[in-house]
Amino acid sequence: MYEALFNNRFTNTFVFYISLLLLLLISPFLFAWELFDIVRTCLRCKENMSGKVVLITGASSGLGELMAYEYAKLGAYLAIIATRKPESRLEQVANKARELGSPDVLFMFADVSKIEECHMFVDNTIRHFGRLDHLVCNAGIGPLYSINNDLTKFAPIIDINFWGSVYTTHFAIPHLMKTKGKIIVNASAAGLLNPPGGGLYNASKGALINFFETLRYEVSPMITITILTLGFIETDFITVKYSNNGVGPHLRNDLRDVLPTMGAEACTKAIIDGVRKGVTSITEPRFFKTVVLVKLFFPQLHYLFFNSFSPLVQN
Ligand SMILES: [C]C(=O)[N][C]1[C]([O])[C]([O])[C]([C][O])O[C]1O1[C]([C]OP(=O)([O-])OP([O])(=O)O[C][C]2O[C](N3[C]=NC4=C3N=[C]N=C4[N])[C](OP([O])([O])=O)[C]2[O])[C]([O])[C]([O])[C]1[N+]1=[C][C]=[C]C(C([N])=O)=[C]1
Ligand SMILES: *[C@@H]1O[C@H](CO)[C@@H](O)[C@H](O)[C@H]1NC(C)=O
Ligand SMILES: CC(=O)N[C@H]1CO[C@H](CO)[C@@H](O)[C@@H]1O
Repeated sequence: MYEALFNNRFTNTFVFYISLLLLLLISPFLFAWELFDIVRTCLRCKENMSGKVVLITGASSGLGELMAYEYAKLGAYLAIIATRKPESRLEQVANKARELGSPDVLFMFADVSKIEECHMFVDNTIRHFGRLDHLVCNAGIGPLYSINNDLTKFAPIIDINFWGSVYTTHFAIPHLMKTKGKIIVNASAAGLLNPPGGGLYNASKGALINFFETLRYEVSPMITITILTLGFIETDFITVKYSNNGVGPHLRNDLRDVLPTMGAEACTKAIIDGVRKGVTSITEPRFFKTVVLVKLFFPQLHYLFFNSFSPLVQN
């Protein structure tokens, strides 16, 4: 009976517009629900991090580094990961985290895109601390992609951003189950929107969002998953030097003047606060949520918006 309904071109289309109209009608209630949710989250108490064990990938710079410091101030034990490089600041990060109040910091060099290395650092963390409470899948790279570039140079984006988070999570889950722990996944607003030049980076983040949203069904309520969808944050990540990683086009120099960016420390504080309250998704700066709504309801406007900022990319 339904088949007849949806094979009919008229009804098939009509249903969509009726749904839009219905959505408009119930939107005041949805809005009230949203407000209620905000109040409820504000009232929720924050997790006591003292004596808990937190594993952070990509902690040698940027948000990973700042998150290590925030967790340290709360008295958590830390295991921090970055790739081995002569100029790596990982050891300095470990020292500073100890000064800030972490009782013990284990730093390990590993490449999250290699499955054996992920297995190794999760095992070492458990051997050293005996437990795991929070896993922060943060390591990521993001060169801009253009169809004119050599595609093979871009495979690491998916290997590090997507597989790196999935491998680490796979090995950590049995331990997080025991502590009713949390997984924090560093996706990006880019995984929801589709800014020009985002290509493979945004695809890797979109894949992360989809993967972890479905993983929730299997691990909740034992494990809480917080998915971060951040906009532009002031780290090395959005500087010209970093954004092309030696290949492809890069972000325009005056990005800060055309799109609002958020300070990394304020962003980190907002993230840790949300995580301790057990929220399941965090978007900072918050106004990026509006852009997501615009994309959903008015895809044409979304296209116009990003097209007018083009080029985000400069060659
Ligand atoms: C929360 C958090 O954390 N977040 C994060 C951020 O911060 C970044 O940026 C990103 C990128 O992509 O991510 C996430 O985010 C993340 C991070 O970033 P940042 O921090 O910005 O950047 P940097 O500074 O660069 O950092 C990075 C890291 O990592 C690591 N690595 C790499 N590779 C690798 C690693 N590890 C391991 N393994 C491998 N393979 C590094 O180190 P090294 O030494 O190794 O080099 C460092 O540490 C990521 O993920 C991204 O994506 C994100 N985001 C998003 C959105 C937006 C943004 C901005 N910034 O804007 C970001
Ligand atoms: C947090 O937990 C520690 C022990 O695990 C305890 O000593 C401390 O008082 C707790 N802090 C708060 C604010 O509850
Ligand atoms: C909105 C957004 O964050 N888009 C991202 C898409 O990919 C590019 C390329 O790395 C990022 O710079 C953008 O931030």
